[in-house]
Amino acid sequence: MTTRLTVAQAVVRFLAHQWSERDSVQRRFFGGCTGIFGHGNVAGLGQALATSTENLPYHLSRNEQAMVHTAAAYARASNRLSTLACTTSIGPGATNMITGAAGATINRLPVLLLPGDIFSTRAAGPVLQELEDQRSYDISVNDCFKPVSRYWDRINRPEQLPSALLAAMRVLTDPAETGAVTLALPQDVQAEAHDWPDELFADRVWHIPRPRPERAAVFRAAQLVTSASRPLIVAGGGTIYSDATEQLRLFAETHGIPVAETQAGKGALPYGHPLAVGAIGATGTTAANTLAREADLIIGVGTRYSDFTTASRTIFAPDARFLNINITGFDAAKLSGLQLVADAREGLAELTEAFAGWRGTPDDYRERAAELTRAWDAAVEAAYSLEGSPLPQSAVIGAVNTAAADDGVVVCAAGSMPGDLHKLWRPSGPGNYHVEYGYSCMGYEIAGGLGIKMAAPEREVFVLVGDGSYLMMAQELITAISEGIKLVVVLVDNSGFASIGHLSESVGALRLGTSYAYRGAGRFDGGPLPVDLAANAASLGASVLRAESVADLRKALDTARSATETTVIYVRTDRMATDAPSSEAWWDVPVAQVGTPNAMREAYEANKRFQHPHLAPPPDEPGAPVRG
Ligand SMILES: Cc1ncc(C[n+]2csc(CCOP(=O)(O)OP(=O)(O)O)c2C)c(N)n1
Ligand SMILES: [Mg+2]
Repeated sequence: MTTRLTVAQAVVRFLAHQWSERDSVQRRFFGGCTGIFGHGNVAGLGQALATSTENLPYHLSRNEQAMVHTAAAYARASNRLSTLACTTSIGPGATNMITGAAGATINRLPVLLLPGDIFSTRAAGPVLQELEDQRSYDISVNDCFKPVSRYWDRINRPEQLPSALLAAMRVLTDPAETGAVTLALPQDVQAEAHDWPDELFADRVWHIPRPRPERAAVFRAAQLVTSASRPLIVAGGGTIYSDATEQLRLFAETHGIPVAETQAGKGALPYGHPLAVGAIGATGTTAANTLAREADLIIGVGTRYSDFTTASRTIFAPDARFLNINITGFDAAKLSGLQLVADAREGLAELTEAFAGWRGTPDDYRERAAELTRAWDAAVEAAYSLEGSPLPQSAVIGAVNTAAADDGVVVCAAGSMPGDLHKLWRPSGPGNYHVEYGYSCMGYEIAGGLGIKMAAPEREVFVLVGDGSYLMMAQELITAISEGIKLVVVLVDNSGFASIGHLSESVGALRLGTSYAYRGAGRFDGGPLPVDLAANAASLGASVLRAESVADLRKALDTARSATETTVIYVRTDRMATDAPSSEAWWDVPVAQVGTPNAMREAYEANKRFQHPHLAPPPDEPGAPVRG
């Protein structure tokens, strides 16, 4: 039996029938489709979505980049078990998605992108917004999606669609491969009818695998762990996506191994757990960083070891060993680690069992971890308790941390706040902390907040956004309001870039271009601009509260929390201040070799000397090797 539908109608019907399954629970893989229409998709996916009776709700965003951030945040808040599809017109509508696509792929989050493409028949070319590559008519702007997509295809004939859809779903639902998937859909092909086999539209369940580690790898890992005296776990995002946090707790408790967290892994072990030493790396706690420096074995769980995590490869001892539990061999092999390629939960479970007889780490090691954590905790308490006007940023974060309580979630992505949040935030558990720091993309905050709230409507979503990020993608407030998706947005205005301002100063770049001010003598130092971002938020339809003291802010957060509509709380902070305690860790950003003060470059080079390549091969099995 066949059904006659256009390509776009077939796409919509197919997407509505895809399910994911893990641990015996099934859910719709696509929670909906976001889209902005133009001539490249209006008659295709536009018509298909408008007339569809399938369960694939449509959402109107204000910017295509934002749509992809929303989809990626939705996927992250769903532990990658569902996501959103995104449809755009051709040309600029399509390429606006590229930044979002890169962000999703870097963060290993599934998003399905359906950019419109130029006529497959070329009958009327060049069409509006066509690139016209002089070497080939086969090239369109959508080819730019190739390096940022984990699967990319262009559907030039209806017959190509079924295999492309299945390939797209395979990649989206494979935790080792996942990321952005792009199916470019030429505008004529979208509207073309075809007789589709009905089985294409049958409910299809994609089983999310939990691969178990290889036996020999578990044996090698057990040797390594049981011979370590100061092991440290680095929990990354994979721990949370795999829902391995309970297994991680068991593993850590059984063997007395402290747990440090990356940005994506924060919350893997809740604040207050005796083995939770908090954030690691360039924005880490002094507790985690001290233990990292002293550790003889690092057990990385679901981490990609970004430079922030490794403090640009300065935080671990040169002779430290690495055991990496990861769903992809690519990440497991990093830092010359012993590879345990597996689902995080399965890998941890098998390891727990493999050295059940091990007595674990000595008591004094656990006590040392707890003591270091207590000292850091006191520093956070002090930073959270600061008062002043303009408001200390750490006090703003403290107030939001309290307001978010156990069921809320904080979202942030770029600026000075992600680092402060990583250091300071006390997570109640996984899902309470959502900082996009793989791509650290300004503009993610509000768009991402929408995705989280759509995926987890029961949670209060607290968006922390700097003025720079807000100015890049404020328009998604309108999407929140029009869709009735409630957010609490804390807009932290310091008239420029605190983050890049400090960095600029530290590398001799004189803070050029890091303050929002009149040009003045030439360095944007000509005095404050007549900009009122609170009024801007109000003009987009949000309820706005202004807070000038910590007490005001706490009250505003209470009001916003109990409100039913999206509320923006506007606070002013000082761009020049740094009130969060230091991580005592380094981040590698080069200093110009000439034209900066000598001391600056020398200090840089002194730090470089602590950078280790970590090339030592993992130890092999004990005993005499058999060499053939
Ligand atoms: C899209 C994008 N462009 C540029 C950057 C580099 N960048 C990182 S933080 C930052 C400034 C952020 O300003 P704001 O949101 O006001 O945060 P603040 O640093 O003041 O806390 C810039 C330009 C980025 N991360 N993303
Ligand atoms: Mg700012």
